[in-house]
Amino acid sequence: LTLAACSTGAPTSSGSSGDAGGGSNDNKTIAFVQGVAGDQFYITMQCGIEAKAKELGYTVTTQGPQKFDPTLQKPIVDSVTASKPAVLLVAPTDVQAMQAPLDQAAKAGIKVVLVDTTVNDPAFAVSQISSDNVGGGKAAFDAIKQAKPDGGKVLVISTDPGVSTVDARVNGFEEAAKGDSAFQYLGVQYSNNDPAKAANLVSAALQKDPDIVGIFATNLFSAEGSATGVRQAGAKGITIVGFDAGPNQVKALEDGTVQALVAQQPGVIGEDGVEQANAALTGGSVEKKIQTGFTIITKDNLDGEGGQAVYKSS
Ligand code: T6T
Repeated sequence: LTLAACSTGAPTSSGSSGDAGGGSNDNKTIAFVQGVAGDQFYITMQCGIEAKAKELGYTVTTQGPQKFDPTLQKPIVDSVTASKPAVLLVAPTDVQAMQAPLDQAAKAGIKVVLVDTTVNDPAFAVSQISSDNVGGGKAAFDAIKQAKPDGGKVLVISTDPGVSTVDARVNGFEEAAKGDSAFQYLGVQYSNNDPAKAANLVSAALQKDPDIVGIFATNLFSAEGSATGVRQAGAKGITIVGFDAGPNQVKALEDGTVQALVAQQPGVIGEDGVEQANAALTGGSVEKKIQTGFTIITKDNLDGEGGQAVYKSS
């Protein structure tokens, strides 16, 4: 669980040398394209990538779209492809829309490693690294069940359909909820990764079904908005379980708005991504698929294991 420290205040390494590309053997440039800029999950992943890159002698450039949106991410990937880094580490924002741009990157001779999310046909990728997202969704249901053993209505707030990670979390949760007759699964609503929209969805859902006992929010921004929605509705006693663990989520845990967080290991995903890319470039053995674990954080373990799993904010 110990993430490589992202040295605060230090300049981030950058692959600025204009002629580093071109496919020569001494090309040691890594381009990291985040799902969205400013997201603590991807910031922590960037820390892991930079630490491992430094160790292995690579330089890193990091870019992310302003929104988790393939129409904004595609031009970034296209320009990265044109600049020919040795490696592209990328979290595609949509299983379909990002397929062609990433096929292109691989065709251009760039070693593409999928970190976090994936696409419909990831055959071009040298490796894929992600959390056990189905297992994380199931764990979120277990956490709600533990808090609400008598069962009741449960709702899921996700981001957008077509995002592989959150779709898998929804599936894991849905299967577990439907398999437990004490619970009534109300389905999933999509917030477009916008906390304000997630808050409105939750307020409206609570008006319609004031007896909701639990809400699973499938990522950082869904969880932030869901907590706001419950607060705005003045609803008491609802169990919110969120995916991800940024500073805001921890605050919500501490003040009792949110009861549990499923924290991923973004730093480890980043480190593994660089290791696999390096193996692919140097003729080492490459693992096609790596699944990383998660930690359930509650108020009770924030001082120990839970606290260590909290993401970095810069
Ligand atoms: O949950 C993470 C990531 O795994 C997911 O693919 C998108 O949302 C996050 O970045 C959190 O905001």
